[in-house]
Amino acid sequence: MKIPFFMLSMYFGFTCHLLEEIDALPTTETFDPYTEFPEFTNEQIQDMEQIFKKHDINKDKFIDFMELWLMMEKLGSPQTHLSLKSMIKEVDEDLDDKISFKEFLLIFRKAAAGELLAGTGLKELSDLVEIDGLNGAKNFFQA
Ligand SMILES: [Ca+2]
Ligand SMILES: [Ca+2]
Repeated sequence: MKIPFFMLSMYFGFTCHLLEEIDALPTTETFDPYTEFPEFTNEQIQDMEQIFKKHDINKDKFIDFMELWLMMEKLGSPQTHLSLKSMIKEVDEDLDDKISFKEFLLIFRKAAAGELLAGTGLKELSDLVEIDGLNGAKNFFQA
């Protein structure tokens, strides 16, 4: 039987399409905070995860604009619309306008590296959340 060329090309087109989809699977699925953020202790990463989950109100594993807005309100450092946007932009590596857990950890990496400026929101966020041995109030009172 002779197979028409257009059917063959449809078949191969379809297979290639499938392969492309497999390639495009997000690598964040295999994100391991413990190996990618070796500068933090396991306890610190667990603290950060708790904080992240607490503020991910709809439990979709992202902190979006509204959730960040609420988070900053709760932390006592309300931010303007513009400031919230730039906070997300600062760590939004995959450009989906939301903060994934990995991007959330980036905030603390930048904070530890001294890359965050006061008054930009992210500095306030990293100062206000309580993570043992990382920031703010506890160290201050221990000193
Ligand atoms: Ca969410
Ligand atoms: Ca993102």
